[in-house]
Amino acid sequence: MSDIPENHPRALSLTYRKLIEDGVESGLVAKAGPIAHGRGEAFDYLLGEETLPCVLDDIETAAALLLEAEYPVISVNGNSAVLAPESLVSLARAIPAKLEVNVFYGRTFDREKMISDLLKSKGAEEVLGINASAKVPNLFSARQHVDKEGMAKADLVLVLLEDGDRTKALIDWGKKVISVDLNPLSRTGKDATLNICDNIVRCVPLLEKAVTELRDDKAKRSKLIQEMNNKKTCSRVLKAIVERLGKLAEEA
Ligand code: PTJ
Repeated sequence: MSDIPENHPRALSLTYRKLIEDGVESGLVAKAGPIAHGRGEAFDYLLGEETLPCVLDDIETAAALLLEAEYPVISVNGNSAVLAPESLVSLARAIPAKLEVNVFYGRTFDREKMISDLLKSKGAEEVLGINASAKVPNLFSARQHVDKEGMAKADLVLVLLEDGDRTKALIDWGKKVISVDLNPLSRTGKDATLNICDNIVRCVPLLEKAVTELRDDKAKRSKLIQEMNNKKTCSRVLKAIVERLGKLAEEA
C-alpha cells in the first residue's frame, strides 16, 4: 500500500518524488537525481506550480522549431524517463523525432538499457544511445557519447532537465537546442536556442498539443521562429516570477 494518502494536499508532488525515489532504488535514476528534482520543486513553487502564460508562448515557439527541424532528437536522462515516459514517447511520435538516452552519471549499458526499456514499455519502437559511438566535440562528461544515428545527425535536440555544459557544446557543434529547465537562471536555459521554464510533467503534453495545432500552419511557424529571442524569453520569466512574488508579499 502507498504511504501517500490520496487526499494529501501535496499528493501529486509526493507521487513524483516517489517515482524518483523508486528510480534511484532500481538504478534507473542517478543518486543525484533527487537533488535535481528538489531544486526543480523549489523553482516550481516560485512559478505557482503552473505553466506561466509567457511560457505557453515559448512552448508554441518550441513546437514550431520541432516541426521545422529536419532531424529532431529528444534526449532522455534518468529523471525525465521516470517523470514523463508516456508523454515523451507520445511527443516523439507526434513530431516525429528520435528518442535517445543520454546520461551524466554512471553511464553503463545496464542503466542505458533500463531507460530504453522503460520508454519501449510505453510504446517507443526505437530508442537510440545504447553503446553510442559518436562524440560531442569539447564535452568531457559521459554526455559526450551520442548515437551516430541520433544526436550526431540531429539539427535540433530537446534537452530535458539537466546539468550545465552540454547545451553550449551542442550549440557550438551547430545544433539548435530547446531546453526544459525550471531554473530561469540556469546555464542550460541561457545557452539554449530557446528555454522552456516549466516542469517537464506539465510542458511535454502541452508541447505535443502545440505540435498538433501548428502542423498545418507553416506561416505561423515561420513567424514564431522569426520572433524568437531566448534572452527576452528568460527575462520575461524572471519578471513574471518577480511580479508574482511581489503580489504575494503584498497579500501576506
Ligand atoms: O540521469 P543523469 O545521469 O543524466 O542525471 C540527471 C540529473 C538531473 C541528475 C543531472 O543532469 C543533474 O544533476 O542536473 P542538475 O545540475 O541538478 O540540473 C537539473 C536542472 O533541472 C535544475 O536546474 C532543476 O531546476 C531542473 N529541474 C528539475 N526537475 C525538473 C527541472 N526542470 C523541469 N522539470 C522538472 N521536473
